[in-house]
Amino acid sequence: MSIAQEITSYASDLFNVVGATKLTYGLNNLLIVGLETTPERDLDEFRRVNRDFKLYGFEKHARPKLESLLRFIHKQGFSAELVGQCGYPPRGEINLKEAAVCAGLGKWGKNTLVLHPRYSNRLRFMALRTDAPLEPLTSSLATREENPVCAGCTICLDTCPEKVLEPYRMPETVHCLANIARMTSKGDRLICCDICLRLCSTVSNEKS
Ligand code: B12
Repeated sequence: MSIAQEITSYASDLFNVVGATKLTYGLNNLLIVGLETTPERDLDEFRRVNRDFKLYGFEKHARPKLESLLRFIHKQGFSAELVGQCGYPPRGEINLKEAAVCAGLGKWGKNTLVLHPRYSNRLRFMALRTDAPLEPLTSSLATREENPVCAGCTICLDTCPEKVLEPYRMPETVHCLANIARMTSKGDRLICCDICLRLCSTVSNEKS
């Protein structure tokens, strides 16, 4: 087994999807992993800590897996580090959706999230930067073609309570109710608006 296969196989035991891309990040590869968010493993659980928010779901469910993967890559003699907190870089550093599409882990959906044939829009992505010789896909998969799953479907756009979603385009942060700053809270637990995602998840699962 090659090093790339060993790392991918180890990562696949920990995460639902694994892919690699070079994208535009210089000499190092990006290892992109995705975990499905479920009611039992709620990766979308954000908590308010003073005036800040915490990636509570990622810390609880993803961090132990990420640390195990980092240890494995280090043991093989390569560098590896998380990009951002829990592999979840804040805006600007890395476009995780683009990286996931380039790594072959899905395609953009009309609701702007990456849809996977099996996990629909329930994957949450994380990135690790490494000098391990992975086998990255080229960015040719990151096409801007209409996603066949979304053809003729506008359920996400129609259901948006603010009517601000446009096909494949993120609304301005201030208009989207999933914006952390505007989320309503139950105690220290922040509640995301995910109406466009919940309905899409049902439809795209039926189609695939
Ligand atoms: C900032 C941010 C937000 C902001 C968005 C503000 C904004 N206007 O961008 C807010 C707070 C609103 C937000 C909300 C949510 N977010 Co958010 N967010 C991010 C973050 C940190 C950066 C996103 C970003 O700025 N992207 C830049 C835009 C330009 O990228 P893009 O949408 O991919 O744009 C491309 C497409 O439009 C494409 N394109 C253009 N034209 C066309 C035409 C066609 C036909 C096609 C196919 C493509 C295409 O080209 C563009 C450039 O590549 C990422 C993490 C990261 N570092 O990437 C998470 C991330 C995107 N969020 C995520 C999630 C899950 C959410 C929420 C569900 C809340 C939550 N539970 O976390 C909601 C979903 C709202 C929605 N309907 O999309 C996930 C998405 C996972 C997935 N399966 O896709 C990410 C990747 C985080 C993660 N770790 O997994 N988010």
